Amino acid sequence: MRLAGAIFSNVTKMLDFYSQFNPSPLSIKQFIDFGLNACERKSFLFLRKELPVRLANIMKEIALLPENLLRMPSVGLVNQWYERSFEEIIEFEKKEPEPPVLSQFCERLVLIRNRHADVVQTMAQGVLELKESHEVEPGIENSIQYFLDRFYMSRISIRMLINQHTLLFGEQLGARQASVNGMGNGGRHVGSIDPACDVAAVVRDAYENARFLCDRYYLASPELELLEDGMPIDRPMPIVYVPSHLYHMLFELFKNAMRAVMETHENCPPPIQVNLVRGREDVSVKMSDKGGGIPRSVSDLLFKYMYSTAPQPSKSDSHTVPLAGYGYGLPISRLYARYFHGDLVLMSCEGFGTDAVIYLKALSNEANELLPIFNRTSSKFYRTTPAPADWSAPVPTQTCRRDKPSLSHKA
Ligand code: P4A
Repeated sequence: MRLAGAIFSNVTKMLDFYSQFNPSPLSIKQFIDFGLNACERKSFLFLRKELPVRLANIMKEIALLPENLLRMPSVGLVNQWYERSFEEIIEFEKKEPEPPVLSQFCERLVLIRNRHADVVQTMAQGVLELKESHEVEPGIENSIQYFLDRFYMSRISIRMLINQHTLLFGEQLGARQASVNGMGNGGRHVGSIDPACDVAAVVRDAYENARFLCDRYYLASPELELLEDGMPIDRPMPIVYVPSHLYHMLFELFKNAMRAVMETHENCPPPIQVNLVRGREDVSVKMSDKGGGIPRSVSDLLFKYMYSTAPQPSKSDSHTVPLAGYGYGLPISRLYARYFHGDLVLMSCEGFGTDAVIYLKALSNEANELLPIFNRTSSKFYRTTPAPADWSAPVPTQTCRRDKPSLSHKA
């Protein structure tokens, strides 16, 4: 019989070992080349090292979280999922890359992906548990923001790797054929990547789905004005990208814009404008609404996890407030943009409206994964006390941020 202590120390050793390595970022171009040329064996050999490295790097950071947060039941649960998945992957460390092992590996990856399906929600629940049981100081709030950005980015990257492998090699025979050829996509998909992802089509798709929710709740919705360089768009705008990531960001931005517009215009809601521009370096997608905007003091808060954490609307509420957005919509959307070295920024003019811009890398060889690395610098962040202010505090008449209740409870 194996001793629990021996297993514990072994996994701890493996964690220490794999966390010494830096994750290896891939570019979209590399994902595509790999998907078109590499064999399952090669993918297996890469992932059985890279996945433990990425898991170990972020697990080391989980361990550094403020104790109060680590003790929350939901955070403990997430931690257990990571430990189990780490163990399940390093089981393949010394196995020969033969067909039965390869298919076992695929099944294992699917199991792990399913296990981690609710990580975002569960972690949000953990933050909520902390807020409800402890007073959270600004220093702790900063550490949590820093951690969650890195943690969710790590998760996006690990899911990307798992999705590519299982879409290309997984399931029955012909899976590769289906995923390389795509279904109803003109035979171009390589795993989750579309080498000719039409930005305009994804914009329309996200708009239609957000509009459906908007119509149901407000009984009306703003029109979409889709432009390229300021002119009505008359051709596709292809980019090498992951359509589901782009859709996620656009759907979130449309929900926000529609909500702002409908709350400020009872009849004749002004259209939402989306302008697409291809530059040499960036493809930019700018969404402009005339929804009255938000003050600058609030626009920063929209990206803060602590601020966006509110109890989930109950099942019965959720169909009546369809545009409320689940709390982490904007911060997670920004991570999707940054994942391949793009960005998502809000520029709002209080009293007028909001511009949201998604920047994407125009060239797939410049679209590299942006990955958190565990090292001395990152670990220091969890222990530092915030530096004393070297700019004067706001004048007392300014509204305190905590006194703005309108956005803290999104439901
Ligand atoms: N004005 N402008 C925006 C919002 C308001 C806005 C808003 C009241 C705030 C919170 C929210 C949804 C909308 C916008 C576009 C954006 C973001 C905010 O991309 O018009 O819930 C999350």
